[in-house]
Amino acid sequence: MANLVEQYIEIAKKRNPGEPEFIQTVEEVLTSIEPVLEAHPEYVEAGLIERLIEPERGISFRVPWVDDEGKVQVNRGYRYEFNSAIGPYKGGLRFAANVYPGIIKFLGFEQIFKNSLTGLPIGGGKGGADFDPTGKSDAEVMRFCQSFMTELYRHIGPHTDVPAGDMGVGAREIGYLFGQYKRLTNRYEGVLTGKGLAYGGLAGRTEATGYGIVFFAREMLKHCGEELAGKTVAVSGFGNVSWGTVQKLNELGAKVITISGPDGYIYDPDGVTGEKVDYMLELRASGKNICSPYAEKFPGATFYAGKKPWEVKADLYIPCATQNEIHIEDAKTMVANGCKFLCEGANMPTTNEAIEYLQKNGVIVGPSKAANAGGVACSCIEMGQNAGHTVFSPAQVYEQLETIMVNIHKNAAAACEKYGLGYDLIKGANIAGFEKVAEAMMAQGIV
Ligand code: 2IT
Repeated sequence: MANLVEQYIEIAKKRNPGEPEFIQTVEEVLTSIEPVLEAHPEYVEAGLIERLIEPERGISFRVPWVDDEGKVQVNRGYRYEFNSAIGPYKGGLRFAANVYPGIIKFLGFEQIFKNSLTGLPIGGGKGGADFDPTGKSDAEVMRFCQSFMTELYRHIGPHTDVPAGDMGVGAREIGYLFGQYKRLTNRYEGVLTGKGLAYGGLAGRTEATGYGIVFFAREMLKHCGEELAGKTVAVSGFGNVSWGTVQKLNELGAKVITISGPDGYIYDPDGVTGEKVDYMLELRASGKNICSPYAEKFPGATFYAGKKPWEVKADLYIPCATQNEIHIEDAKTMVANGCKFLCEGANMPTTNEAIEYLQKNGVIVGPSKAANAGGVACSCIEMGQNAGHTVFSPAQVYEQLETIMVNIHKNAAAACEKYGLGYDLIKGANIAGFEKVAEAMMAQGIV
């Protein structure tokens, strides 16, 4: 069977040259589900894996727009509709300079299993553009979003494909995208999630990803007989995901000692609390994508230029910035510092080599596709709210979110145990996410 998995990985490599991020997640997932394939030879016979690693549809399109100087700019937009076995394609849009098919496909592939883990009826997809919003004016962002939607609208819909935000796509961008969709189609419907509260958005969606990550981390610790209260936590990033994570960590009595940006990291031994959490939003709103001003404003904190927070000793690490921010050297530092827990907030923040090293050295790793699934879970609740022409209260949302996160942890833990893999949440989450998708794919025939 190992041989077979290697063959599938070879197929993925051949078909997707120059896309290492996509290959990385395919390797992680397929290696994990090997025992499931062994137990289900009918999956192999049905070509299920060959189909799973090939997106159902991928579109790439020109996004022309005019900047504030009157100069024409051309970007490239994408939407990969990966798998619709259990529901309409669902997943965010990422606007970042480094976006190319390998990034969108890795995110889309991860989204299949993440969305399955939520227990809700959503398939996997992802999109975005190689557009860097840093330093752009509101008017430029609006013109870009309108041009982007002028192509995308024909591929999406509330029963077809429902995009949301990701890096570089927040409330402002979703607003402009929604406005253009409505204008083009003359339809007021739940085609995007992460909308503002005034026009169909869900209370709590902004903080849902971060809150969910902390609920998941709490369950991991609980499983190991420990509790979050009193723990020191090194968080990376200062965007939406980190912001929600920091808030909930504070609420549950943990102490956040780092945040970070592309420019370096902030070490704050007094804890990132109160007005400092609000300041994360100000940093974000500045559009400069740097965190160093935090140390000027709060003198108890120190800024370390060009470094990542993994050199700081902490009880728990929660990377919330971007993919591949923890490499093997970082994993070695963490282990040397006595790290016991890593809970991934960002999508695929840890390289496969680093995960292997951490697990071999007894670190419990919570995988992003399980830990950060609270965001997309709340997106699905937003879809339900829109379809039902109703409004849910924050309390209704938070309660569902917590239940969903507890269940994801429970199901991932049960899945690895079922296959005799101990408490390996990486394998458990991949298996639990895969099982439902595989069952649905088998029922629907060769499509
Ligand atoms: O990575 C993710 O799960 C997201 N960016 C959110 C996707 C969504 O559809 O809410």
